[in-house]
Amino acid sequence: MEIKSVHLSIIKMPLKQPFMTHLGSVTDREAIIVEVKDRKGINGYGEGVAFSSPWYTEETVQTSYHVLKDFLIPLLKKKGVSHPDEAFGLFSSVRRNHMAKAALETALWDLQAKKEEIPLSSLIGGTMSEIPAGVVVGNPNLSEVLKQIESYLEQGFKRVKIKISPETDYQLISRIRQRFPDLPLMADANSAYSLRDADRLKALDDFGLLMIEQPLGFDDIVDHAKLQNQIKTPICLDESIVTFDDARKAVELSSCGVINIKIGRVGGIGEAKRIHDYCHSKGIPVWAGGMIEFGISRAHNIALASLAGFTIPGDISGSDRYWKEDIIQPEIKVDNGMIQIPDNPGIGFELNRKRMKEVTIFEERFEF
Ligand code: OSB
Ligand code: MG
Repeated sequence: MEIKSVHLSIIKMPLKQPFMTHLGSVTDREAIIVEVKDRKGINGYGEGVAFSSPWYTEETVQTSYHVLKDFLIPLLKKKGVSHPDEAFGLFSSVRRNHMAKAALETALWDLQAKKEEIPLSSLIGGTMSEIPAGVVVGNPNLSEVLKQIESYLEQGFKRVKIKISPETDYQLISRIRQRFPDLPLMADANSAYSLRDADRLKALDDFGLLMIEQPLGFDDIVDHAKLQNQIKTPICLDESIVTFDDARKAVELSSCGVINIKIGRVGGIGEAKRIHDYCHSKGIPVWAGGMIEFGISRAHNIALASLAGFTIPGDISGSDRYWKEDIIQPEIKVDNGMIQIPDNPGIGFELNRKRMKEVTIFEERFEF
Protein backbone atom coordinates (compact mmCIF):
# COMPACT_ATOMS: atom_id res chain seq x y z
CA MET A 1 0.00 0.00 0.00
CA GLU A 2 3.09 2.24 -0.08
CA ILE A 3 2.50 3.92 3.25
CA LYS A 4 4.48 7.11 3.71
CA SER A 5 3.52 8.17 7.22
CA VAL A 6 1.38 7.40 10.26
CA HIS A 7 0.20 10.23 12.49
CA LEU A 8 -1.15 9.50 15.98
CA SER A 9 -3.16 12.02 18.01
CA ILE A 10 -4.42 11.43 21.53
CA ILE A 11 -7.59 13.44 22.01
CA LYS A 12 -9.71 14.10 25.08
CA MET A 13 -13.28 15.41 25.28
CA PRO A 14 -15.92 15.57 28.04
CA LEU A 15 -19.18 13.70 27.42
CA LYS A 16 -22.32 15.86 27.45
CA GLN A 17 -23.45 13.74 30.41
CA PRO A 18 -21.64 10.99 32.32
CA PHE A 19 -22.27 7.46 30.98
CA MET A 20 -22.92 5.01 33.83
CA THR A 21 -22.66 1.25 34.14
CA HIS A 22 -22.46 -0.86 37.30
CA LEU A 23 -18.68 -0.91 36.73
CA GLY A 24 -18.32 2.87 36.98
CA SER A 25 -18.97 5.97 34.93
CA VAL A 26 -17.27 7.62 31.99
CA THR A 27 -17.20 11.44 32.12
CA ASP A 28 -14.28 12.25 29.83
CA ARG A 29 -13.30 10.23 26.78
CA GLU A 30 -9.77 9.88 25.50
CA ALA A 31 -9.03 8.15 22.18
CA ILE A 32 -6.23 7.72 19.65
CA ILE A 33 -6.88 9.08 16.18
CA VAL A 34 -4.75 7.44 13.48
CA GLU A 35 -4.07 9.03 10.11
CA VAL A 36 -2.14 6.99 7.52
CA LYS A 37 -0.92 8.53 4.27
CA ASP A 38 0.38 6.80 1.15
CA ARG A 39 2.97 8.06 -1.33
CA LYS A 40 0.28 9.57 -3.55
CA GLY A 41 -1.05 11.61 -0.60
CA ILE A 42 -4.23 9.55 -0.11
CA ASN A 43 -5.11 9.28 3.58
CA GLY A 44 -7.05 6.94 5.82
CA TYR A 45 -8.48 7.41 9.30
CA GLY A 46 -8.71 5.04 12.23
CA GLU A 47 -9.65 5.38 15.90
CA GLY A 48 -8.34 3.47 18.91
CA VAL A 49 -11.30 2.81 21.18
CA ALA A 50 -9.58 1.60 24.37
CA PHE A 51 -10.64 3.57 27.45
CA SER A 52 -8.36 5.54 29.79
CA SER A 53 -8.57 2.73 32.36
CA PRO A 54 -8.93 -1.04 31.83
CA TRP A 55 -12.53 -1.41 33.13
CA TYR A 56 -14.07 -2.84 29.94
CA THR A 57 -11.06 -4.72 28.51
CA GLU A 58 -7.38 -5.01 29.42
CA GLU A 59 -6.25 -2.33 26.98
CA THR A 60 -6.00 1.37 27.81
CA VAL A 61 -5.18 4.45 25.73
CA GLN A 62 -1.59 4.26 27.00
CA THR A 63 -1.09 0.54 26.33
CA SER A 64 -2.61 0.94 22.85
CA TYR A 65 -0.27 3.84 22.17
CA HIS A 66 2.74 1.82 23.29
CA VAL A 67 1.77 -1.18 21.16
CA LEU A 68 1.10 1.02 18.11
CA LYS A 69 4.31 2.98 18.44
CA ASP A 70 6.73 0.23 19.44
CA PHE A 71 5.31 -2.82 17.62
CA LEU A 72 2.54 -2.35 15.06
CA ILE A 73 3.80 0.74 13.22
CA PRO A 74 7.36 -0.72 13.03
CA LEU A 75 5.91 -4.00 11.64
CA LEU A 76 3.96 -2.10 8.99
CA LYS A 77 7.02 -0.03 8.16
CA LYS A 78 9.30 -3.05 7.85
CA LYS A 79 7.06 -5.53 6.02
CA GLY A 80 4.15 -3.52 4.57
CA VAL A 81 0.87 -4.94 3.26
CA SER A 82 -0.59 -4.91 -0.23
CA HIS A 83 -4.19 -4.89 1.10
CA PRO A 84 -5.74 -4.17 4.55
CA ASP A 85 -6.91 -7.81 4.62
CA GLU A 86 -3.27 -8.73 5.37
CA ALA A 87 -2.86 -6.43 8.37
CA PHE A 88 -4.28 -8.71 11.08
CA GLY A 89 -1.94 -11.50 9.90
CA LEU A 90 1.01 -9.12 9.80
CA PHE A 91 0.24 -8.20 13.42
CA SER A 92 0.03 -11.84 14.56
CA SER A 93 3.44 -11.73 16.27
CA VAL A 94 1.76 -9.37 18.77
CA ARG A 95 -0.72 -11.19 20.97
CA ARG A 96 -4.19 -9.66 21.54
CA ASN A 97 -4.04 -5.85 21.89
CA HIS A 98 -6.95 -5.85 19.47
CA MET A 99 -7.94 -2.22 19.92
CA ALA A 100 -4.44 -1.05 19.00
CA LYS A 101 -4.47 -3.36 15.95
CA ALA A 102 -7.92 -2.18 14.88
CA ALA A 103 -6.93 1.49 15.17
CA LEU A 104 -4.27 1.01 12.49
CA GLU A 105 -6.07 -1.62 10.41
CA THR A 106 -9.26 0.45 10.06
CA ALA A 107 -7.19 3.41 8.81
CA LEU A 108 -5.77 1.12 6.10
CA TRP A 109 -9.32 0.10 5.07
CA ASP A 110 -10.35 3.75 4.74
CA LEU A 111 -7.25 4.45 2.65
CA GLN A 112 -7.84 1.41 0.40
CA ALA A 113 -11.45 2.44 -0.26
CA LYS A 114 -10.33 5.99 -1.12
CA LYS A 115 -7.67 4.58 -3.44
CA GLU A 116 -10.33 2.54 -5.24
CA GLU A 117 -12.64 5.59 -5.11
CA ILE A 118 -15.50 3.60 -3.59
CA PRO A 119 -17.28 3.80 -0.22
CA LEU A 120 -15.81 1.61 2.52
CA SER A 121 -19.18 -0.14 2.83
CA SER A 122 -18.93 -1.24 -0.85
CA LEU A 123 -15.31 -2.33 -0.44
CA ILE A 124 -16.24 -4.76 2.35
CA GLY A 125 -19.37 -6.02 0.57
CA GLY A 126 -22.10 -4.01 2.31
CA THR A 127 -25.53 -4.14 0.72
CA MET A 128 -27.67 -1.64 2.66
CA SER A 129 -28.02 2.06 1.80
CA GLU A 130 -29.21 3.06 5.26
CA ILE A 131 -29.20 1.44 8.69
CA PRO A 132 -31.48 1.78 11.73
CA ALA A 133 -30.02 3.69 14.68
CA GLY A 134 -30.08 2.33 18.23
CA VAL A 135 -29.27 4.13 21.44
CA VAL A 136 -28.01 3.23 24.92
CA VAL A 137 -29.32 4.86 28.09
CA GLY A 138 -26.39 5.15 30.48
CA ASN A 139 -28.20 6.30 33.59
CA PRO A 140 -29.61 4.13 36.38
CA ASN A 141 -32.09 6.73 37.70
CA LEU A 142 -35.64 5.58 36.87
CA SER A 143 -37.29 8.93 36.14
CA GLU A 144 -34.24 10.01 34.16
CA VAL A 145 -34.34 6.75 32.16
CA LEU A 146 -38.04 7.23 31.31
CA LYS A 147 -37.45 10.82 30.27
CA GLN A 148 -34.52 9.87 28.06
CA ILE A 149 -36.38 6.98 26.40
CA GLU A 150 -39.27 9.35 25.66
CA SER A 151 -36.94 11.79 23.95
CA TYR A 152 -35.12 9.05 21.98
CA LEU A 153 -38.44 7.70 20.72
CA GLU A 154 -39.39 11.20 19.58
CA GLN A 155 -36.11 11.30 17.66
CA GLY A 156 -37.16 8.06 15.95
CA PHE A 157 -34.64 5.60 17.42
CA LYS A 158 -35.61 2.06 16.51
CA ARG A 159 -34.33 0.29 19.61
CA VAL A 160 -33.28 1.22 23.14
CA LYS A 161 -30.73 -0.52 25.35
CA ILE A 162 -30.49 -0.04 29.09
CA LYS A 163 -27.75 -1.01 31.49
CA ILE A 164 -28.82 -3.36 34.29
CA SER A 165 -27.42 -4.98 37.43
CA PRO A 166 -28.96 -7.13 40.20
CA GLU A 167 -29.68 -3.91 42.12
CA THR A 168 -31.81 -2.35 39.40
CA ASP A 169 -33.03 -5.00 36.96
CA TYR A 170 -36.62 -6.12 37.70
CA GLN A 171 -37.91 -2.80 39.00
CA LEU A 172 -36.34 -0.79 36.25
CA ILE A 173 -37.48 -3.01 33.38
CA SER A 174 -41.01 -3.46 34.72
CA ARG A 175 -41.48 0.32 34.98
CA ILE A 176 -40.13 0.82 31.46
CA ARG A 177 -42.46 -1.90 30.17
CA GLN A 178 -45.52 -0.34 31.91
CA ARG A 179 -44.81 2.94 30.17
CA PHE A 180 -43.57 1.61 26.80
CA PRO A 181 -45.17 -1.84 26.30
CA ASP A 182 -44.12 -2.22 22.65
CA LEU A 183 -40.68 -0.64 22.75
CA PRO A 184 -37.93 -2.81 21.19
CA LEU A 185 -35.90 -3.01 24.39
CA MET A 186 -32.78 -4.85 25.42
CA ALA A 187 -30.61 -4.93 28.54
CA ASP A 188 -26.83 -5.02 28.93
CA ALA A 189 -25.43 -6.38 32.20
CA ASN A 190 -21.68 -6.04 31.51
CA SER A 191 -21.03 -9.21 33.56
CA ALA A 192 -22.97 -8.12 36.66
CA TYR A 193 -24.33 -11.64 37.37
CA SER A 194 -23.16 -15.16 38.05
CA LEU A 195 -24.82 -18.50 37.36
CA ARG A 196 -26.22 -18.39 40.91
CA ASP A 197 -28.46 -15.53 39.71
CA ALA A 198 -30.19 -17.75 37.11
CA ASP A 199 -33.61 -17.37 38.80
CA ARG A 200 -33.27 -13.58 38.83
CA LEU A 201 -32.49 -13.59 35.13
CA LYS A 202 -35.29 -16.07 34.40
CA ALA A 203 -37.73 -13.62 35.97
CA LEU A 204 -36.82 -11.10 33.26
CA ASP A 205 -38.26 -13.48 30.63
CA ASP A 206 -41.67 -11.86 31.37
CA PHE A 207 -40.67 -8.59 29.74
CA GLY A 208 -40.10 -9.66 26.14
CA LEU A 209 -36.62 -8.22 25.92
CA LEU A 210 -34.97 -8.54 22.50
CA MET A 211 -31.97 -9.99 24.30
CA ILE A 212 -29.85 -9.75 27.43
CA GLU A 213 -26.25 -8.81 26.75
CA GLN A 214 -23.28 -10.32 28.60
CA PRO A 215 -24.97 -11.32 31.88
CA LEU A 216 -22.06 -13.50 33.11
CA GLY A 217 -18.25 -13.34 33.24
CA PHE A 218 -16.46 -11.16 30.71
CA ASP A 219 -14.37 -14.12 29.55
CA ASP A 220 -17.00 -16.85 29.91
CA ILE A 221 -18.60 -18.97 27.22
CA VAL A 222 -19.43 -22.16 29.15
CA ASP A 223 -21.64 -20.77 31.94
CA HIS A 224 -23.53 -18.66 29.40
CA ALA A 225 -24.50 -21.93 27.64
CA LYS A 226 -25.84 -23.29 30.95
CA LEU A 227 -27.75 -20.07 31.55
CA GLN A 228 -29.19 -19.97 28.01
CA ASN A 229 -30.65 -23.42 28.73
CA GLN A 230 -32.60 -21.97 31.66
CA ILE A 231 -33.90 -18.68 30.24
CA LYS A 232 -36.02 -17.82 27.20
CA THR A 233 -34.56 -14.37 26.50
CA PRO A 234 -31.78 -14.74 23.92
CA ILE A 235 -28.31 -14.11 25.35
CA CYS A 236 -26.08 -11.77 23.36
CA LEU A 237 -22.34 -11.97 23.92
CA ASP A 238 -20.17 -8.84 23.90
CA GLU A 239 -17.04 -8.98 26.10
CA SER A 240 -16.62 -12.77 25.64
CA ILE A 241 -16.18 -12.53 21.85
CA VAL A 242 -12.62 -11.35 21.28
CA THR A 243 -11.65 -13.69 18.41
CA PHE A 244 -13.22 -15.55 15.51
CA ASP A 245 -12.76 -18.81 17.46
CA ASP A 246 -14.59 -17.35 20.46
CA ALA A 247 -17.56 -16.71 18.17
CA ARG A 248 -17.35 -20.19 16.67
CA LYS A 249 -17.16 -21.86 20.10
CA ALA A 250 -20.03 -19.75 21.49
CA VAL A 251 -22.22 -20.74 18.53
CA GLU A 252 -21.18 -24.42 18.74
CA LEU A 253 -21.94 -24.53 22.48
CA SER A 254 -25.23 -22.55 22.10
CA SER A 255 -23.92 -19.99 24.58
CA CYS A 256 -25.83 -17.19 22.86
CA GLY A 257 -28.45 -16.47 20.24
CA VAL A 258 -26.97 -13.15 19.13
CA ILE A 259 -23.49 -11.60 18.90
CA ASN A 260 -22.49 -7.96 19.34
CA ILE A 261 -19.54 -7.23 17.03
CA LYS A 262 -17.15 -4.43 17.97
CA ILE A 263 -14.37 -3.77 15.48
CA GLY A 264 -11.96 -2.73 18.24
CA ARG A 265 -12.63 -5.73 20.46
CA VAL A 266 -11.99 -8.28 17.69
CA GLY A 267 -8.93 -6.60 16.15
CA GLY A 268 -10.23 -4.85 13.05
CA ILE A 269 -12.64 -4.86 10.14
CA GLY A 270 -11.15 -8.04 8.64
CA GLU A 271 -11.89 -10.08 11.77
CA ALA A 272 -15.26 -8.36 12.32
CA LYS A 273 -16.25 -9.38 8.78
CA ARG A 274 -15.07 -12.98 9.30
CA ILE A 275 -17.20 -13.24 12.45
CA HIS A 276 -20.14 -11.67 10.59
CA ASP A 277 -19.78 -14.12 7.67
CA TYR A 278 -19.62 -17.10 10.01
CA CYS A 279 -22.65 -15.97 12.05
CA HIS A 280 -24.60 -15.20 8.87
CA SER A 281 -23.94 -18.73 7.60
CA LYS A 282 -25.14 -20.17 10.93
CA GLY A 283 -28.27 -17.99 11.17
CA ILE A 284 -26.97 -16.08 14.20
CA PRO A 285 -27.98 -12.39 13.97
CA VAL A 286 -25.30 -9.81 14.75
CA TRP A 287 -25.33 -6.09 15.48
CA ALA A 288 -22.68 -3.39 15.74
CA GLY A 289 -21.69 -2.48 19.28
CA GLY A 290 -20.51 0.94 20.44
CA MET A 291 -17.65 2.20 22.60
CA ILE A 292 -18.82 5.77 23.36
CA GLU A 293 -16.57 6.61 20.47
CA PHE A 294 -15.93 9.56 18.21
CA GLY A 295 -17.04 9.93 14.61
CA ILE A 296 -14.18 8.05 12.97
CA SER A 297 -14.95 4.80 14.77
CA ARG A 298 -18.69 5.37 14.35
CA ALA A 299 -18.11 5.78 10.59
CA HIS A 300 -16.32 2.41 10.47
CA ASN A 301 -19.22 0.87 12.43
CA ILE A 302 -21.71 2.34 9.95
CA ALA A 303 -19.84 0.77 7.02
CA LEU A 304 -19.64 -2.59 8.83
CA ALA A 305 -23.34 -2.52 9.73
CA SER A 306 -24.20 -2.30 6.01
CA LEU A 307 -23.35 -6.04 5.70
CA ALA A 308 -26.38 -8.30 5.23
CA GLY A 309 -26.07 -10.17 8.55
CA PHE A 310 -26.47 -7.02 10.66
CA THR A 311 -30.20 -7.55 11.06
CA ILE A 312 -30.60 -5.92 14.48
CA PRO A 313 -30.19 -2.15 15.12
CA GLY A 314 -26.81 -1.60 16.76
CA ASP A 315 -25.48 0.87 19.33
CA ILE A 316 -25.00 3.43 16.58
CA SER A 317 -26.33 6.87 17.41
CA GLY A 318 -25.47 10.31 16.01
CA SER A 319 -22.51 12.55 16.88
CA ASP A 320 -24.75 14.59 19.19
CA ARG A 321 -25.47 11.59 21.47
CA TYR A 322 -22.26 12.11 23.41
CA TRP A 323 -20.50 15.17 21.93
CA LYS A 324 -21.11 18.91 21.88
CA GLU A 325 -19.04 18.88 18.69
CA ASP A 326 -17.58 15.74 17.09
CA ILE A 327 -14.15 15.52 15.40
CA ILE A 328 -15.59 14.75 11.96
CA GLN A 329 -17.44 16.72 9.33
CA PRO A 330 -20.17 16.40 8.44
CA GLU A 331 -21.31 15.05 11.82
CA ILE A 332 -23.22 11.75 11.94
CA LYS A 333 -26.95 12.43 11.79
CA VAL A 334 -29.90 10.27 12.73
CA ASP A 335 -32.86 11.12 10.54
CA ASN A 336 -36.17 9.58 11.56
CA GLY A 337 -34.27 6.78 13.26
CA MET A 338 -32.12 6.00 10.23
CA ILE A 339 -28.48 6.68 9.34
CA GLN A 340 -27.55 6.99 5.66
CA ILE A 341 -24.55 4.97 4.44
CA PRO A 342 -22.26 7.60 2.84
CA ASP A 343 -21.73 7.18 -0.89
CA ASN A 344 -18.46 9.10 -1.16
CA PRO A 345 -15.09 7.27 -1.09
CA GLY A 346 -13.76 5.67 2.12
CA ILE A 347 -15.58 6.23 5.40
CA GLY A 348 -17.21 9.28 3.83
CA PHE A 349 -16.29 11.74 6.58
CA GLU A 350 -13.40 14.19 6.89
CA LEU A 351 -11.56 15.13 10.07
CA ASN A 352 -12.69 18.48 11.49
CA ARG A 353 -9.18 19.96 11.88
CA LYS A 354 -10.33 22.90 13.95
CA ARG A 355 -12.09 20.63 16.45
CA MET A 356 -9.10 18.22 16.45
CA LYS A 357 -6.82 21.09 17.41
CA GLU A 358 -9.04 21.97 20.37
CA VAL A 359 -9.10 18.43 21.79
CA THR A 360 -5.63 17.03 20.96
CA ILE A 361 -3.47 16.54 24.04
CA PHE A 362 -0.52 14.74 22.37
CA GLU A 363 0.57 13.93 18.81
CA GLU A 364 3.42 12.22 17.05
CA ARG A 365 4.30 11.41 13.44
CA PHE A 366 6.09 8.33 12.08
CA GLU A 367 7.72 8.62 8.64
CA PHE A 368 8.24 5.46 6.59
O1 OSB B 1 -21.03 -2.92 26.92
O2 OSB B 1 -21.69 -2.29 25.02
C1 OSB B 1 -21.09 -2.06 26.06
C2 OSB B 1 -19.99 1.57 26.23
C3 OSB B 1 -18.72 1.41 26.66
C4 OSB B 1 -18.23 0.17 26.93
C5 OSB B 1 -19.05 -0.95 26.75
C6 OSB B 1 -20.33 -0.80 26.29
C7 OSB B 1 -20.82 0.49 26.04
C8 OSB B 1 -22.18 0.78 25.62
C9 OSB B 1 -22.45 2.09 24.93
O3 OSB B 1 -23.11 0.06 25.89
C10 OSB B 1 -22.40 2.05 23.46
C11 OSB B 1 -22.37 3.39 22.77
O4 OSB B 1 -23.38 4.10 22.72
O5 OSB B 1 -21.30 3.74 22.26
MG1 MG C 1 -22.12 -4.56 26.11
